[in-house]
Amino acid sequence: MTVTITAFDRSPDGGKGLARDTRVRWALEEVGQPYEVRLVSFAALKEPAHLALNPFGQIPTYEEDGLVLFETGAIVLHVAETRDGLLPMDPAARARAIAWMFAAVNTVEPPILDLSIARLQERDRPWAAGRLPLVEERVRTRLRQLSARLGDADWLDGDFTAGDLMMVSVLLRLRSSGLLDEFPRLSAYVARGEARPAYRRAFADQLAVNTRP
Ligand code: GTB
Repeated sequence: MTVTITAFDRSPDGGKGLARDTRVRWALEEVGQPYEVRLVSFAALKEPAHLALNPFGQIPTYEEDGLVLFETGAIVLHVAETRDGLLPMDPAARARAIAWMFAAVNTVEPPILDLSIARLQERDRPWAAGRLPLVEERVRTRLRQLSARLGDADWLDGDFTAGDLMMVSVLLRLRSSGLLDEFPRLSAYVARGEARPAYRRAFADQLAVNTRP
């Protein structure tokens, strides 16, 4: 079986691992699934060949023996459900891990994305200075709640799962904001994720793409 994903031929972050192919690479590394990467330019994302894979013209996409997927949550869930290592066998624990995946993309990521937009795309708007603290506070609320639930545990629900993979991936985007530093348990949680050999391989591979001559 050949797995092919798409990634930016040059990520705007220069290889900091923030583009979403990193979380798919990480999942594939965790389960030991080899994969190929097709690099796509921003222009090519909006062309028919890529739109056939992802109607929104975004990376990453995932192809495997005729199956085409987009949306990182769906891709990571598929990888986790079809290989061992990212979801518990116990049905209740498995359901909880999947709930954490949804929490990552549906409850925690939206205010973090809003913060990126407020900081990067809206900062010159006349109302930006008034809005930014409100957006930051919405992020803090989620971080406070997540930190309270994590407590002193290493991972969100027992052993590391796809729920942690998605949550750490979402939180990583906050690093440059400084907000994560306000929550030492979450900073340590993210660092534990980054220290996993599978994450390190995924990060190194996307870095190599984004720093090649
Ligand atoms: N919900 C989708 C998913 O989870 O798969 C979102 C996919 C998505 O946002 N893809 C982005 C994309 O293709 C790349 S990851 N954008 C191009 C477009 O929409 O035209 C988002 C991203 C890009 C760059 C940075 N960075 O440089 O820091 C961080 C995150």
